[in-house]
Amino acid sequence: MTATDERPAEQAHEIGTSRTRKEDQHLITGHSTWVDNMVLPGMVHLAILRSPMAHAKITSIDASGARKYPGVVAAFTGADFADTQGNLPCAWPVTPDMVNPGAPSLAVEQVNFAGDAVAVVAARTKAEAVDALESIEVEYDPLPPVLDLEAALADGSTLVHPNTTSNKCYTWVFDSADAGSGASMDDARRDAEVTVTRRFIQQRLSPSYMEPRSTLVQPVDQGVTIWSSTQIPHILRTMLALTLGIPEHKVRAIAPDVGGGFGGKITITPEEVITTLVARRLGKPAKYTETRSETLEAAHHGRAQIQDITITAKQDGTVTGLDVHLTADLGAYLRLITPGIPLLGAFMYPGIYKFPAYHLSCDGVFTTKVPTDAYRGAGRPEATFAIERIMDELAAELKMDPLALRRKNWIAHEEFPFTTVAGLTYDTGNYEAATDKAVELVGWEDLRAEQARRREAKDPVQLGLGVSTFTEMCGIAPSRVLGSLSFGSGGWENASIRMLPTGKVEVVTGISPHGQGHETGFSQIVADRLGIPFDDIEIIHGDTQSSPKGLDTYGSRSLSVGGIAVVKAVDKVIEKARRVAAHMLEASQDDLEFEAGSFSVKGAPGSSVSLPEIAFAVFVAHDLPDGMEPSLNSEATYDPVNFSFPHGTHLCATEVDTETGRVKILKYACVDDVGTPINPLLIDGQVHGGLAQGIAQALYEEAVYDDAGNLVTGTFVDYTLPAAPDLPNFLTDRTVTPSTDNPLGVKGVGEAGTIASTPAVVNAIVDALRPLGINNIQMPCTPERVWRAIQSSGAND
Ligand code: MCN
Repeated sequence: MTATDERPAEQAHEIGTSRTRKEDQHLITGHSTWVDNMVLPGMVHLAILRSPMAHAKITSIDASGARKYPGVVAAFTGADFADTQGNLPCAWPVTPDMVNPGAPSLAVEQVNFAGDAVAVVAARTKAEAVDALESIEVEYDPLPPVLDLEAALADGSTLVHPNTTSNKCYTWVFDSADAGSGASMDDARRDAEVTVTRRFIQQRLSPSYMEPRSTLVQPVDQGVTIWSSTQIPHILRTMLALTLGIPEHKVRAIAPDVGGGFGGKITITPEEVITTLVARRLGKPAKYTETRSETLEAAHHGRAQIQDITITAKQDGTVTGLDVHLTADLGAYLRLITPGIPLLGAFMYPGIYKFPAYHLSCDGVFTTKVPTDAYRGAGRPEATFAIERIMDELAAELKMDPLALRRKNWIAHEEFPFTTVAGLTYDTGNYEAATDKAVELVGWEDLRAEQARRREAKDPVQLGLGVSTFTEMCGIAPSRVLGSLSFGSGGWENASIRMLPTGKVEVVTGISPHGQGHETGFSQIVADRLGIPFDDIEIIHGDTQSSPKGLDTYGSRSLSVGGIAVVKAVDKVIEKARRVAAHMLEASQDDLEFEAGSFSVKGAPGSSVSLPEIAFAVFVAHDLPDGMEPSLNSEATYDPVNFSFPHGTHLCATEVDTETGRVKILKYACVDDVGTPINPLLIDGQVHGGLAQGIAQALYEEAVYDDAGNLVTGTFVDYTLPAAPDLPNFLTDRTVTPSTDNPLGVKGVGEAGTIASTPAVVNAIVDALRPLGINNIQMPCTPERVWRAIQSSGAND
């Protein structure tokens, strides 16, 4: 049973229909395949010994005790693999002079964060492997930890890596005057009638996927089969081959069911390499699954930036310039795209606004903390937070309504396509429509009246209203753009269609779902386009043997790049089928029309042939057009012509108890525009999940290190992950402004909620407290932080 909610019933198609997810059937009936549940004959289980110190020389390490332990098959230290382990790959040079000190999977001479892997034990059971870890003897000579970003950049700072001369990895600069995309920021500063500067801190966050990372490696022939809880099986295959010198055609990578990733599984992990090394050394299958504490301690973190931002404007509110300096905490090593994360945001600081001048500089800094890399939004939430917070600060400075300030400066819908000062060309958007709808949805005017009432009454529980009018760049990206940013890969995606003799369809895609519902969304696209029933379509993914070509899932690219590859492949099938249909109907191809899965002769509707009939005719191949190969199958590789630019308006009303610091989200409404909706139910799910993560950054989550560099939020008792009761009921709606850059008109949605929501919440909290003279609160805005801010404002004296 399907419910259409975006189209009138008489026009019901698959596209636009809220279908429940076909993949859920096996997930909720116990038929899923998680790597950790897999057992292979002769398999050993691995446990990893991790450094208890943030920064230290390894003066001696002896694993012989572990080798004597019951059940232990082998124990290895970094020295055992010193010649074979290579360095973990980093795909992003960023600048030609960028420093990459190297990243061994198992530390050999030095550890650089608490949690760095130093030894691995292989045993018959996981418990035996874990028990044996305690008999490995390691002596460390401690070095001072490098924790503070600005101190790390100062002359004379302790170096994280002895083979470097500075903790700075790179400096990257964008200047609109130099790039030719805008005016000079120096001029904007000089001529400014109003200048507002703020420092925002993006705290470290842990991508808290439901399934911890797990890897199983089976040595095969001269290579391996690796099952991994990864977002990127195709990239894993290539990178594993390059890192370990295994011929790529001897590596098969499989991502079976994957229980979430949120960017946290987009890297080649030390654990994947270690498991491969051990399996190959022993000639036995080896499996490693992290504990939740290992996730928090040793899987990469996200965000971790200091943002110094200045906005210049005229008294009437017209913005004239934006200057941003980022200090980005890269952590101890470069993982797959660590250095590029701040850059993904660099293009988004101007947001939806018409800034004449823009300057951004970014220092990437090594510290003795776990490396940072992608976390849902990766650079774009940080940028959106900074621009949407500073717009509210400017509005306050000018005593303007924050929505009025935005309306004055945003790109009007008739101005698209619009090239921003950062050099991006937004194809379409309608910020007015989304904002008007959101204002209506949340009841903005009533909330403002209630806020005034509480202020007047000196109510201890004040009300604040927060705005976030955002866009983002996703669908990353045209390959030539990635090339211009020195990224080590393209941005295309691949799909193929296999027409089976009975008219059923297999769709092979290079994207790799881990919770997004692609099997459902892609089936809807194919069903609509081919006129084949939804249930007759199978989506194949996540195994480099059955789906040999792809660039996987991240950056909200799967639909707007992978989905379009599917469309292109489907169109090739239709063209092949048209030739056969013309032959079967004894008509010219030009006289045929294709609708609802059948070709018919124009003007002669009785004369038709269906796709399943054609598929069978091609299968038996008794009477095909001359020279035609007996196959309708097709393949397409699609390189997008542009990023996709979803946008929306998120409005938040929070209560702030000025006596206790408690923050409660009273109402949260968002209107997102993701172009053509393929499946509104999937979109809502994506927005809801995204909102939870964005709100979590604003109110709850932070990875905290102590002064010695130990992670003190090493369990979910200390790392506050909100659950459903901690979140409000979300009011969601949509506007539809189709993209003009792809044939479906779609834009991405996977990161939108996370990107938009954090500033909406913090703007609301600051709005509640602004009468007390408060104009900034450090995230997460815990009751203690809010209470302290109120105390230091003197309001309760
Ligand atoms: N969709 C749609 N119509 C649109 C846009 C999208 O129906 N106009 C649907 C798509 O068909 C797809 C889903 O929405 O089922 C998300 O599509 P898209 O925006 O292309 O994003 P991706 O599929 O590439 O997913 C990646 C994105 C990212 S970057 C993170 S991080 C994230 C996210 O998706 N991690 C997730 N959502 C997640 N959801 C779950 N459950 N688990 C994660 O780890």
